[in-house]
Amino acid sequence: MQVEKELAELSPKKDMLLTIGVFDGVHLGHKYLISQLKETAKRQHLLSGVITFRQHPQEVLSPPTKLPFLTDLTKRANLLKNEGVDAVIPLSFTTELAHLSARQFLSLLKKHLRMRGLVIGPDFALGRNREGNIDTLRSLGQDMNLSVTVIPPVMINGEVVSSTAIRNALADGDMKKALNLIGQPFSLEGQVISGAGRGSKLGFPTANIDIDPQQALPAEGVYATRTYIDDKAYPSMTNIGRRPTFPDSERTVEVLVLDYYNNLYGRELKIDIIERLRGEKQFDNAEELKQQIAEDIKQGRTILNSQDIEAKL
Ligand code: RBF
Ligand code: MG
Repeated sequence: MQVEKELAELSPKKDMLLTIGVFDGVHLGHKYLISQLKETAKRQHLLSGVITFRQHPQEVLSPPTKLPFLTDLTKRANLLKNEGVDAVIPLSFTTELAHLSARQFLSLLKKHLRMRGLVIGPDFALGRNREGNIDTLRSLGQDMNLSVTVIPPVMINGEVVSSTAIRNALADGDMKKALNLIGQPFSLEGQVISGAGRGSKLGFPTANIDIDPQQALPAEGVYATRTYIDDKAYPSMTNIGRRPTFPDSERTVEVLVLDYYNNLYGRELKIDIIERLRGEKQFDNAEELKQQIAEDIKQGRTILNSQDIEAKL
């Protein structure tokens, strides 16, 4: 069994307190849950561990659902490690795993990960047909000598912080809301690939970013962004969309990094998406588009500068 194989490769040196989920987006709700996990583990002299499923359970339980992800596995694992847990454990969510009973799954975690308890959110469930809801888990826990701690959700402006809320904010191009839910700007990462070369002719040489097709993107449009090149931040403008002025084009993410003049081809960039300026427009000619982009840059710089000042206050 895949899950058993993956778990058998691990051999913790101490007993563990675990939390389990996808943790897509690693938002403020996740961070609070993890802070509680760490605190409880410390008090009980246990290691803290986060099990993160490689794929969204919905994709496995109800194909052909393809759910865009906010953070891919690598990024998620890094962000989770940055929260200071002792172990981040990726597990494949397979149909086989989905069909285990709650007791079977918990037994595997006990055996291979030396699990002593679970810390979970209020809507958590595990095991086939989500049979292991909180009540069931509590009684199973008593039976199997496992602690079960339920952490309340984090609310912001009367709304539960969730990955779905973040996806909705992205769809609305509401980056301020995304930031408030995540606790840091929503970001995209990828390598610079070659584009049509049209940007240079326009006088605004953009870098085209190779984005995973399953990456959730903000609404199409023009954004003020901050781009990290070797960990140094540059003001930038990012266009997400189909460039309707040039009818043949497909959807791209292209970034115009301001105040940076070297070739970016092949470089790995991280782009913090700060604020949406407008939707994409179809211009009658390249000259009109050029004028609009110059206008966008002015507006973008103002937004980014005022934010920098705010951050210093
Ligand atoms: N293309 C469009 O067709 N319509 C737009 O409104 C538009 N706005 C842009 C705004 C900015 C700040 C940038 C950097 C690009 C924009 N583009 C737009 C994309 C532009 O067509 C593209 O960068 C060039 O065609 C080179 O690929
Ligand atoms: Mg380009």
